[in-house]
Amino acid sequence: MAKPLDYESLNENVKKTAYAVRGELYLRASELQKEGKKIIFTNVGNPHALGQKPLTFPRQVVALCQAPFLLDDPNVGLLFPADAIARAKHYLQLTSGGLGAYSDSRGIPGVRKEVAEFIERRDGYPTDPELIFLTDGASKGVMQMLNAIIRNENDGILVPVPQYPLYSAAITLYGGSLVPYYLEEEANWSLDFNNIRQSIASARSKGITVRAMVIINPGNPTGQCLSEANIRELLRFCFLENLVLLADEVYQQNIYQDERPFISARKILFDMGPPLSKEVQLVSFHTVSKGYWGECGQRGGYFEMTNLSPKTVDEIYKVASISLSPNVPGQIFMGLMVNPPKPGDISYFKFEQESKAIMESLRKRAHIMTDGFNSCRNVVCNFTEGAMYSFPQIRLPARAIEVAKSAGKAPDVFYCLKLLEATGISTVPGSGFGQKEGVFHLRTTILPAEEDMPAIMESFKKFNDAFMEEYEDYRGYSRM
Ligand code: DCS
Repeated sequence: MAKPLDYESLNENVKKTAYAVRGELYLRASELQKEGKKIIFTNVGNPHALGQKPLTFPRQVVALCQAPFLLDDPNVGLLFPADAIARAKHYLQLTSGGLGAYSDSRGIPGVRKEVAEFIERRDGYPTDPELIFLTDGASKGVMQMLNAIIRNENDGILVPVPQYPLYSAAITLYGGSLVPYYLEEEANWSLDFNNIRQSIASARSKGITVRAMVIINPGNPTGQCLSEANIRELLRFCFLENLVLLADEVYQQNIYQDERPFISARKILFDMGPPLSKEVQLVSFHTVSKGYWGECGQRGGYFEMTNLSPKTVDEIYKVASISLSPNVPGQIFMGLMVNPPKPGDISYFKFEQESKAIMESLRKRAHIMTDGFNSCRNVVCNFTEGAMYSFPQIRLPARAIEVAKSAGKAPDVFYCLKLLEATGISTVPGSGFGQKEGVFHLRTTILPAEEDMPAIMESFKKFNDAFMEEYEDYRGYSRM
């Protein structure tokens, strides 16, 4: 008889869950690395792993919070600027016992207040710290909300395709149904409401109650910034269809063009006024992992709830309490992110210099990468307007598709494995995010160091063009 934790008797939802960002390609890359091959890990949006240096001020503050005895050292002022010392004292006062103590399960009240002030400055509408929960990265918040929404397999969540696989994975894990809607690649990966209406109708015809809709703005893996008009229409749609909107806005600092700045779904909702602003349920997510912070390992995040009843918020609080407390250093990073040094502060100039340098370099890298992809044979790529990824479409020759299939691989997995073996560039095949039938992509981050970028793109081009040469014949290509 199978034991409870034998593979055969595991929870089927656990077994069904797939997460491509650390899937087959990643495992093969790790193997090759062990064998001594130089691997360029562009599969995860993990900036520090690719050499990005931490911002000085937040690390100074957290260092002091972690080692509060330094604050009593007479030389502390030689090592740390006065504003970092003051801020460390501020956070230590907000905790009940420093970084080694559990906090409130929703996060430290004083930090949630700083988040609320940030949201008000950003959107021009006040919010209540009681509606903000701090989390271990945005991932945990997304999972908490999906868990609260999904009751059984007939509950559907509209998820963009391509999507970041946290959504598909968590929906599977909680036993719900993913209802896909396709982003329009030819229209810069924007939302197409005819398509969304069709998705909803088709799900309903199968007995699914569609309860929530996810947007990722700026997009992962697609890198688009949604227009204000698109988000307005989306909110109207959620209102009419009675959907809670889950707005994944973790890339809100990562914007590389000026036509479509980031505007939060929350601001647009309040701009629209009643009845929508009083009716549409919205949960917005943010993190310290992205932006120019890139503090992925610190696991700081928050979600903010709009138009949820106090009884629901209490239930979500209760469930958060099961995990006792989000990690406390991550909460301090979140406080620092939403309340960075201000003009006139001792650390302001340095902080600005460091963060601007990162943003300017990311902007350049976004251009180098998309231009590089567009110069390759049978590759087309929308410009990375925001976020940290490039998502080129690879038009695979019919023969490459056949060879891949006979090797038992999805065609894009086949291509990405060959790319990895030839160049050491570790990407994620588009199938891990979802794509239209018969269309193939890959995702890379734009995070390798700027100075390495031209060589990486050259090596990609060399591989790609040789691959196309090898497999092209008269039978044509994959196409949208
Ligand atoms: N939402 C989106 C759209 C993301 O891309 C990520 C991380 C998260 C949420 C969760 O991040 P944190 O839990 O760290 O806040 N993106 C992964 C990715 O695609 N590559 O790296 C990580």
